[in-house]
Amino acid sequence: MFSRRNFFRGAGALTAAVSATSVSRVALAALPEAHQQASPDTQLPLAPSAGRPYHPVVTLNGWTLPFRMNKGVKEFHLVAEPVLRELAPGMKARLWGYNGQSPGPTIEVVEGDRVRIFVTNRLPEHTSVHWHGQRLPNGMDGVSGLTQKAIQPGQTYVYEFVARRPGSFMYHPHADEMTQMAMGMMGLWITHPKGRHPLIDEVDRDFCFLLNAFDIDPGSATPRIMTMLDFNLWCWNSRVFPGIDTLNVRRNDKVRIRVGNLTMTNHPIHVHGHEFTVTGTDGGPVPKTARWPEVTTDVAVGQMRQIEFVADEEGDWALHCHKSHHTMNAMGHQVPTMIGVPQQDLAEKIEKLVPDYMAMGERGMAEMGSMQMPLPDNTLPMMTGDGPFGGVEMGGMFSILKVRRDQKPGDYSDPGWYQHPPGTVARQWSGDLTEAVRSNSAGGQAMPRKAPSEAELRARKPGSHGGHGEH
Ligand SMILES: [Cu+2]
Repeated sequence: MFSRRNFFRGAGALTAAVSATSVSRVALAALPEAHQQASPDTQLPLAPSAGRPYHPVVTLNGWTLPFRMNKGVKEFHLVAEPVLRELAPGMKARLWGYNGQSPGPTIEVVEGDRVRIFVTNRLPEHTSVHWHGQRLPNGMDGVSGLTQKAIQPGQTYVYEFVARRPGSFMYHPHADEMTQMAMGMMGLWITHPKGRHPLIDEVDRDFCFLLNAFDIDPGSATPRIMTMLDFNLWCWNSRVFPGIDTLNVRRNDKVRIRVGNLTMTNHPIHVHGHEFTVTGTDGGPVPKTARWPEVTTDVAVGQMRQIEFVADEEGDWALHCHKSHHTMNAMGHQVPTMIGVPQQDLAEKIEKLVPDYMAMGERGMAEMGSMQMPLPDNTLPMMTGDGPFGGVEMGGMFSILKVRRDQKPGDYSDPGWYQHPPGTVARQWSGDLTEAVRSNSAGGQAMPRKAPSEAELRARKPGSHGGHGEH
C-alpha cells in the first residue's frame, strides 16, 4: 500500500533529501498504485486482471506486481527503496530493492503489450532501470548517462515500450551498478507468448527465480558491496536454504523453471531424478533441433536459462547449484583442512584464551550441521536443515522439488515429506559381510593392506611400473 508511513519507511536518514524534491502526493495519486509486499513467502500466481490471458508464473519467495490498464497500456509502478529482507528464518539483511522486497516484484506481460513503468526513486542516491533482454527504443534502455539522465532521489521517471519478444528477462539498475546490485536491486520480467507459440509449450507449473549473492559479515545485516567473488550468502531470490520455498508439483505435471544469474560467477543448476531440456534463454526460445537432455545446466553471469521437464517421478528431489561452496551459508574460506589432525590438546589450550572455541574438522565438516556452536545474532549456521532422516547439511542455493501424485492442480502448498513405499529407501546392510576380493590392478596394489607374498615379489620385475602380465 502506498502511504506516507511507507514513503519514509526505513529511510530516516534520507527523509530530508527525499522530501525536498519528492513528487507531491497529488501527482502520485495519478500514478498506478505502488503495491508493496511485506512477506518473503512465495505468493500464489497472479492471474491477469485485464488484457490477453496467460498462465502466470510462480516467483519463488516472491510475487508478481499488479498492473492497471490505462487506455490499452499496462501500467506498473516500481519504487526503488531500502528494504529489510529475511534471507532465512534467523537472519534479516538491510538491502535495497523494489516495493518492499529484494528482489523486486516480477513483471508479467504478453507479447505485443504496450507497457508503461513508473519508477520512483526513494534511495539515497540516483538510480535507473535497465530492461535486460528487451527489444525497445534505445532511450528506454535505462543506462544512466548513456541513454537517459539518472533518476535522482525523490524523482519519478517513466519508461514505455512494446514487449516485442516473448521470453524470460530481468531488470536491474544501470547506475552505480556494482553497489546497487550488491545491495539486492533486481527483478524478473516474463513476457508470455500471444496465443500458441511453436517453440513455447504450455506448462502446468511455471517457476522463476534469480541467482544473487551477498557478503554479510556474521552479526551484521548490511552487505559488503566491494566484494567481487568471495560472497558468503548464495541466494535464490535473496533467500538461502532452508529459507527457500520448495517447488511443489503434481506427478506428471509439465514444469518450467526460469533461472537468471545476477551474481558474479556461474552456477550449474542441477535437478535430481529427472532430465530436462533448456527450452529458452533471455535470447528467446531455443529451436527444437538445438535442445538436448541435461540434468545440470550452467547459468553464466548475466544469463537466463529456462528448463522444462515432466515431473514423473514421485519423491523429494534435491534442486541445487552444483558448486558445493554455494550450498553453504556464511562460511569462511581461510579455515585449514583438519581432517585426520587430532585437535584435543590444541583445543584445550585455545579454550583457555577463547572460551567459545570449538575444534572442528577432524573427521570432516559434517559435524557443522549438528553442533550448537554459539553464533552472533542475525547469522545463519554454515550448514543446516533437518530432513526426515536427519541433518541435510546444506545452505545457500538449495531447495527441493516435491513431486506428489495427490498434489491438486493449482495447489502450491508444501505437501510435507515424501512417504517412501516400503523397501525403496537405502538402508544399512544387516546380512553377512564377506571380505571383498582384492583387486589385482596396479591401483589396487598401490596401497596394499597387507604385505604381498614372496611369490608376488619375485614375479615383479625391477623398475616395473606395474600393470599387466606380471605373473
Ligand atoms: Cu552456484
